[in-house]
Amino acid sequence: MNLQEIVTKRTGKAISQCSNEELYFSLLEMTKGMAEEKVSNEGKRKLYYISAEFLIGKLLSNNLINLGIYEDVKKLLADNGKSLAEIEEVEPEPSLGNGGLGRLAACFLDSIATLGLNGDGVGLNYHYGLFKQVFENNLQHETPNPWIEKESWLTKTDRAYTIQFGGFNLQSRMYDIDVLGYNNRTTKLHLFDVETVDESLVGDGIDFDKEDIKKNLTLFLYPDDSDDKGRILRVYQQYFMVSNAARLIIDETLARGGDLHKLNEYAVVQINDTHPSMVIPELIRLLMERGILMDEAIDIVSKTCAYTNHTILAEALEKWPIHFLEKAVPQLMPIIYELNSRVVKKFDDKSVAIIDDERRVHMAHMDIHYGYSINGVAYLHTEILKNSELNNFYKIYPEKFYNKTNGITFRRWLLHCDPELTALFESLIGDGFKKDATELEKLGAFVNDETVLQKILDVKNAKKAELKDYLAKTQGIELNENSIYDIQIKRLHEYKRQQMNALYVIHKYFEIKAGKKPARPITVIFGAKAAPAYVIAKDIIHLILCLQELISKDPEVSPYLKVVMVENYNVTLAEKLIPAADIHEQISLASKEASGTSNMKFMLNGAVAIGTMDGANVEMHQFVGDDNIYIFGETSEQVIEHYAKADYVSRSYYDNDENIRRAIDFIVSDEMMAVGCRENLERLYNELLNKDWFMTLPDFEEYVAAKERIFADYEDRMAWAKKNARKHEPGRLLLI
Ligand code: 26Q
Repeated sequence: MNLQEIVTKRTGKAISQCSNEELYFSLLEMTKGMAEEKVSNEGKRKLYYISAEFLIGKLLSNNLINLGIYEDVKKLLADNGKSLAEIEEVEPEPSLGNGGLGRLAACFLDSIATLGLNGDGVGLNYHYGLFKQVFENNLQHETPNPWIEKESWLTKTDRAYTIQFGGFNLQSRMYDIDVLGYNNRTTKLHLFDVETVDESLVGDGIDFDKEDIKKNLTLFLYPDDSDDKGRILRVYQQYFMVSNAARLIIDETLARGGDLHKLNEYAVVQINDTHPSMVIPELIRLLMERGILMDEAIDIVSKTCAYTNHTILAEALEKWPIHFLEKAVPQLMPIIYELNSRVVKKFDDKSVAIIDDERRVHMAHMDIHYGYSINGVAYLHTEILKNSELNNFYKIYPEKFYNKTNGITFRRWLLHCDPELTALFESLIGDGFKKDATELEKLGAFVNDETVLQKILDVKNAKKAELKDYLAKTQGIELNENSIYDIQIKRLHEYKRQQMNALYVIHKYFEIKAGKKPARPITVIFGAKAAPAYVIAKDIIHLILCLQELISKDPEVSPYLKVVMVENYNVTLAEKLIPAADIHEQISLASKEASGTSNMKFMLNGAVAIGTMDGANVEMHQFVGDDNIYIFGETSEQVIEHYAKADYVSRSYYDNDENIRRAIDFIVSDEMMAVGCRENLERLYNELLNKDWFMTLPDFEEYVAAKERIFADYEDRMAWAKKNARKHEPGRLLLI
């Protein structure tokens, strides 16, 4: 059925008479129908990408693009006086992820579908996803983010399993979301849910009874893990996810006529960080239930599972106390004990054991011993894993370590979010780049063509004006479209160093006060959620929001400097912010950001980076050179040495550097106290002065200098536009 037929069936009205809501649900129905006609990819071996997060973003426009009907639908609607952009606003964003790891999983699904690979995603159907962020009194508050409506992209399937926990069983149900490729194919995102989940359990904010597992299991993504009740709920969630996944894998393999003794020839399980690691003992257990002996089951599973590591931060590597697992999933414990005892017998090295002396189970260790591959997500990150963090494992299994530098889908991050730039590229080099990114290289031919360069600048200005309108309409934020947009959007974490960017704002504030005005006004834009229990991260948000208020009320400074923190940063906002950026901040402490992926999205959309030699910045720098990424700061080797020697003392930088002292003191100044909370500001001040674990202060002066260079270079508009065209010169292409 075409759109008009569906609209008539649903509403009895003409398109021009319908509300945006009626049109959204009609488009949803049409798209789902078209998806059903597409074929799934095939092949003997099927990939199961298991992930606790799939940050898919809104689906309507992307599906229309990938079906090849976006322009036609847009025109049909426009001819009837309707705007596709406004209809898109009706769609709720499923917030099934925290950040990079979840967004990477979503990009991989697009890629799997488009490349025609045989693979599906498996995860959980969180009803409220990640919390929705609201600001009150310059502080972050959390509220639920309901996204499942009566009609949604989810399709209920017949698949249901009984999942066993210590003391009770739960009935599962599988829901599917079709992920359309940019061709004729589709892949599936399988999201498991519990039939007994009860949304009325949620009280104030995101508070709920953490112990009522039957009712709460799929309410939220990562409930509060600051206490044991929240942490054990995570174990229940993880086991529920992987037990369903393992049963699905076995059933599908058998349905295809496969032989479980050769499971590895039919299935490959990608473990996205350690969150799905229990799939290893669970698959072993299920194979044994089907009559396969333990030795063989372990061998089969070890040839089937592969693990991706996304972090070197020790606190993010999951270690579960045995008593948690014994309570939630007692049936796994005999297997985990056996897996550990084999390791302990074989290797005389406590650091590679699965169970440590404090009786905690190291999930990553289990993955490395009993998987066939472990990969880092950028070159530098993989080197650090091999040479320091996981060196003891690398020495045992050098052949298991791989690098797979992250990538992004340019269907969403170029075609969808910047149709104007896409159209410009298409007019210059044809549309082959939509399927094959290497064709973007052809743009290199225009690097000295001033008419083309001017068009690149025009598109950027149009996107900046669009962002201004959008933020005015949706968040009541006023931007100056003639200012430089300098953007940092990512989860709030001390290692990502939003606090350094905020200290720069304070520095600039003082300079303007002293009469040193920037050549052009600067707008520093932040977007970030902080984990509900991460106190200092929330304090940093408070600092930024206080600066936003204080500067906007200061007539001396506000014409030249503006600070903006967008509320509830998510995929939808990223799609508006990225095409509008002049400059993007990739300023993590070297060695700490495994890869970063927003860096790639900004780069593709013609923004220039300021960054440290960290994560994928290293490779990006190699490709695009100094003119597209302004590098500053200590190297990962220097940073690793500081940690090893424990020789970093933040107070000495405060004592010896006037700019640093002035900026830090301002955090607890009377001006700040007038707009903020003493408790939060003092805590942050003390943290920076006495600890600064992520070494903001040593990089500060170099950061300021790099910012001054980048702002000065911005003034030569043609040279700036050329930077962007040069990204695509043959041999310099950023491969995505
Ligand atoms: C762990 C234990 C308890 C509670 C929560 C967690 C937890 C939750 C989410 C640990 C990690 C995450 C997410 C990590 C993440 O997003 N990592 C990012 O992955 C990207 C894709 O590889 C990289 O580009 C980023 O560098 C990395 O930070």
